[in-house]
Amino acid sequence: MIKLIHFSDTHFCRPFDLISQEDFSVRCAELKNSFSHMMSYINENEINIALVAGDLFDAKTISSDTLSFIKNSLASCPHCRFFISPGDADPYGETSPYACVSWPPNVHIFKSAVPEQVHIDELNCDIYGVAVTSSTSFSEPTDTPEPFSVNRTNILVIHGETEKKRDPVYCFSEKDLRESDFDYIAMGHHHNISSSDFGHKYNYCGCFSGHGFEECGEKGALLVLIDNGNVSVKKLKFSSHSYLNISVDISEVSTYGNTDTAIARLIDEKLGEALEKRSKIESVSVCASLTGNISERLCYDIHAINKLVENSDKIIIKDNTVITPVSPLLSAMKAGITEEARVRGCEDLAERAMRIITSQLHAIRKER
Ligand SMILES: [Mn+2]
Repeated sequence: MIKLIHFSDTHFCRPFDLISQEDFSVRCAELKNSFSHMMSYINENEINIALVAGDLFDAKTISSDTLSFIKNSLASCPHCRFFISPGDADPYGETSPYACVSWPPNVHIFKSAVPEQVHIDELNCDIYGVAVTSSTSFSEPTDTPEPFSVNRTNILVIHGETEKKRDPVYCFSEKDLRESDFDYIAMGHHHNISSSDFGHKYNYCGCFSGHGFEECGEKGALLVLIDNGNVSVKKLKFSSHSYLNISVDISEVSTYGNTDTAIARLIDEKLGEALEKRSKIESVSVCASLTGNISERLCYDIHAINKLVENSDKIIIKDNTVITPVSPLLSAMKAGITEEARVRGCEDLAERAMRIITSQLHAIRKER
């Protein structure tokens, strides 16, 4: 049986979405810890092969310390062979760390757009891969590579796209991937995992760990077992931190009494529910989005609310409410601004203008 780990898009040294600047070193340490967990898993479970489907690091920002950490990590699994297909964030080129520094002997780096084949005779297996290079242009349609010998287990690792987009990666049709003779195709580039049921023989494993609020939910790697042509795939999670978006409807909050406290309580409730659904409480960064239609009379202060919520150091609050004025004057103003904003093609202007107007009204009311 061949035991594989398929991961991609670790994006070491890519900036994180941060709640506060102090979180930066914490996020970096967590990512490294998660990576080390995966290395322990590889050793403990005697994984034969690790397929790294691109974007291991961000070449523009990678530090020499982190590069050493990555190399030492891979070297700490001497019985596992790592196959790296560089992606658009870490393309292969003369000046790339893939070419300029020495890598451990158990690491193979694909270097060109022409598929390269590596035999692993003890596993009766061939690994194929291509690199995104510094000269790869966007969505360059390439023939899907095909394996040379069908009586071996054939695996392809690639950083590519199945939908036409303007990214400098290889583009393949899903149909070609589905119909190819590979036993397994390890894809990287999409930061979301491709499917929950793993019905395909090609999969995107999703990014290894989220770097921001666009990358929420369970992240990690895929464990792929290939036994006599039968392929089974299972999700693995190594990251201890995740990003979480919650939406908090404040349209029912009374305009009387302490509105900040009432809204803070709603956020606490929503976050409690969201965290309860998780298997274990872990480190989270939360973006709480206030939603709903509210009247101009609802007065609240985002900064004050942020101080009142239970996990204030883990939460940022965004105001996405829509002000629906009660007063005829404000209603008419909003309608006028909305129409003007539509004509000028800046749709969000009306909502921003309403926020400025209502906050001025609240300030005036307070002064009285
Ligand atoms: Mn990526």
